This record gives sequence, structure tokens and C-alpha cells, in this order.
Amino acid sequence: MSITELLHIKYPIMQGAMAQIAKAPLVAAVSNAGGLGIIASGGMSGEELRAEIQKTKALTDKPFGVNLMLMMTNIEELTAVIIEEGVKVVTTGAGTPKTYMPIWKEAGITVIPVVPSVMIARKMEQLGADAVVAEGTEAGGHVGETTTMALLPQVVDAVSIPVIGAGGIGDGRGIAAAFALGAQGVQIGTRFLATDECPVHENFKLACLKAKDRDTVVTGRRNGAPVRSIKNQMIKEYQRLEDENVDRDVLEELTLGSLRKAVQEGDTENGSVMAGQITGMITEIKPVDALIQEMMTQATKTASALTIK
Ligand code: TUI
Repeated sequence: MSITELLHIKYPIMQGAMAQIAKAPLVAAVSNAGGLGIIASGGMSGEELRAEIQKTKALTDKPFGVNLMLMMTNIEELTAVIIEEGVKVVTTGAGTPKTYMPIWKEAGITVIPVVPSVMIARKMEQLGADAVVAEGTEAGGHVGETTTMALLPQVVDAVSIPVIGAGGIGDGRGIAAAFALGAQGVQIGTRFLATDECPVHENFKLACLKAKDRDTVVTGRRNGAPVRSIKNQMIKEYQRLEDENVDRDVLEELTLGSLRKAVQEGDTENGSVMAGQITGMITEIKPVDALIQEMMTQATKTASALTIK
């Protein structure tokens, strides 16, 4: 079965779940445009998630999913809401969904874990995942070590379930490349930041437009939660403290509430501006529907124009 059949969508494009950003307006816009919008539930309570699901339902009659960030401690509570609200697709990140898998499968939910390595992809297949998103280190947010170019074909070879490519995909050429590597779909996060419907502070969008190819950096490798974001004042301070080998809680204090600062308040110097490496090629803020149409046209054109000699 193709990804579009599995997810009941028109185009094989999933929207990456971006904490505090991937909410009803963006999710519904992506689903209405023929992709799969995904609500990022990281940081939400059960009732906050319920409200977001209901807002999304009011804006679209198309399928959408919910992402569960597995570092969260209220996964049971969020799961109950997902089941009660009849959401049919769950993606997971930043951990293993092992203990919850039987509950989700019992409820008839399609489960698609995001994975950073072949080993974890295999593990997810064994646990009963319906597909996996293989996410390369080009992505924004919490990342692994392997690039999409190297990771994707290795995951494709290692599992028999469909593989969706993610990390470093920001236009139709990237989609065609992911399919050339064996992906059956793509997940795109960063490119959707610079859209009209994306409910993130305007300064965050402008930071994405301004950033060049080398302007993102991974911090936090030492404390086991490496995160890619756009370099700024806070990142410089974080790196300085990391180099000084300060205690973990000093670093945590610096990052506490930092995503909120950037996303909500628009403080892109002292806040955490999580974004992937493709932010360097974003030149324009546009509507989600136009973006998806453009990406699909470019992807099919790119694929059919390939000559290798
Ligand atoms: O999860 C993401 N990206 C994220 S989560 C996030 S929220 C956050 N904020 C601050 C610090 C840390 C997180 C921001 N961006 N992508 C999917 C992803 N999953 N990347 C890596 C993984 C992953 C890592 C280990 C998945 C599974 C895993 O281990 C599973 C196992 O079985 O050990």
C-alpha cells in the first residue's frame, strides 16, 4: 500500500511536528492542501491537546495526525485524548513508543515513529510500526548523527514497511531525491515555518528567511539531547558554557522557556529558533497550498527530467 493510501491523503507529504508551532492553523492548511498535517503535542496537557484537535477539526474535514514527543511524561493522558477524539495517525519522536504501541494498535491507530538510525528503524518495525520516518541530521530540533542522504537508503534496505524521508527537504528537488533514495513519502518541517498560515512569531519567519546554509548549529550533544537551531546570542552563550563544562542544570536554566521566547515573543536572539539546514534556501513566505502545489510540480518535473550519463 502506498503512503497516500495508508494515510488517505492526496500527496505523499507529511508536515513535521514542530513544538508550540504545529497547531490547528498550520495543520489544517497542510491537510486541506492534500498533505498530512500533524499537531505537535509536546508541552501540551491532555485538555490543551483536545482543544487543538477540535480547532483543527473545525478547519478541515481531511485527515490529520498527532505527534507524541516521548520525552513527555503525560503520554497516557495524551493517548486517551487521541483515542477519544478519533485521531487515526500518531507519529512519535525522541524516544521509544514500546509501552504504548499495543494501546494504539488496539485503537486502530496508524503509528509512524520518527527514527534517526537503522537500528532504531528495525526496532520500530518489530514493535509493529506501520511506517517509519527516517530523519537525517539536516533536520531542525532534536537530531541524530547521520545525514538523510546516507540514512534513507540504509533504512529502506533494512525494513519492509514504507519509509518516509525527512531532514533537509525543502522543495520539489528534495522530494524527488528522497524518492530516488527509496522513500515513499517525505516529512517537511522547516519549509512550513515560512508560510502565511504558520502560527509562529513573524520574527521567527524572518530569521528563517535571513539564515544562510551554515547558520544552523547543533548544541547539547554532551547532555544527550542534541538540538539544531539557528545560531544566535543564546546559542553562543550555550556553546561558551558547554566549552567550560558547566553543570547540566546551568545549561538547562539557559534553555528553560527559550522555545517559547522565540516562538511566542519573537525574541530570536535570546530564544531557541529550531530550524533545519534548508532554512538557507527559503526566500519567500507563501501560502501552504501554493507551496505544496509548487513542490509537487517541481518534484515530478525533476524526476522525469533526470538523465544520468
Ligand atoms: O523528535 C524530533 N525532533 C524534535 S523533538 C523536539 S522537542 C525538544 N526540545 C528540546 C530538547 C529536546 C527535544 C524538537 N525536535 N525528531 C525525531 C527524532 N526522534 N529525532 C531523533 C529521534 C529519536 C531518538 C532516539 C527517536 C528514537 C530514539 O530512541 C528510541 C530507542 O528505542 O532508543
